[in-house]
Amino acid sequence: MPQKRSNAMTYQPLAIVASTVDDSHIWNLTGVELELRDRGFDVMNLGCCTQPEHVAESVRDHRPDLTVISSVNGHGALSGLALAETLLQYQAFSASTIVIGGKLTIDGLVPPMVVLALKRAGYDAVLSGPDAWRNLDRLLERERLQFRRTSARHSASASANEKEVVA
Ligand code: B12
Repeated sequence: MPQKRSNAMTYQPLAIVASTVDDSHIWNLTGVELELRDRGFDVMNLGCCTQPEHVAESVRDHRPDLTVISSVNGHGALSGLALAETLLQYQAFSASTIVIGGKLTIDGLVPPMVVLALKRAGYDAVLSGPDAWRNLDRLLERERLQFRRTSARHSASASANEKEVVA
């Protein structure tokens, strides 16, 4: 089980990668995991068809710096909304920066109304299309400031658990 490291010099951010309960695609998750490892993350990949409670418990218990929900079967917009309800119940949105992305609708287009609905449901960002990774990198640029602060906080007190939203 990957562990968050508490030493400020060696701190490695942790990411959880998961999918929606109805999505059986796996290579998107492996691809996302590899992309995040390239960016310096330790990654817990929860696999496809992830039960919402499992995602929510994992985020609540491990408090990852980043959680990526990836769905490509075309139903991610709707399933992502349902998942958000469970994440909210488990207070997962206050334990991690949580983004959703991939191919979230059948035609692959994600209209502004859908982005808005997912953000209102709690996601920090909705990332799809050709700019998805560039936009995630922009988010990470801002979040890295948070990682440094989180690192200092972990050094000072392992029990500190408040979240600072930078995005
Ligand atoms: C292989 C495959 C399958 C296999 C999956 C095997 C497996 N266990 O993985 C099988 C045959 C089971 C399958 C089933 C289905 N599939 Co399928 N499948 C594909 C296919 C051909 C390749 C997917 C793949 O492996 N890609 C490789 C990975 C590495 O790339 P990726 O998925 O795009 O992920 C990258 C990016 O999207 C991005 N990304 C993903 N998530 C996120 C999140 C964030 C935050 C960011 C920043 C980036 C990001 O980064 C990833 C890594 O580089 C695609 C078509 C295609 N060419 O993409 C269709 C495709 C995904 N499937 C599709 C569909 C519709 C289905 C079915 C619904 C078909 C059906 N009617 O039964 C079912 C769904 C079953 C289910 N319950 O989920 C559609 C989805 C439509 C859409 N969303 O646009 C696609 C696009 C085919 C199409 N053109 O219509 N499928």
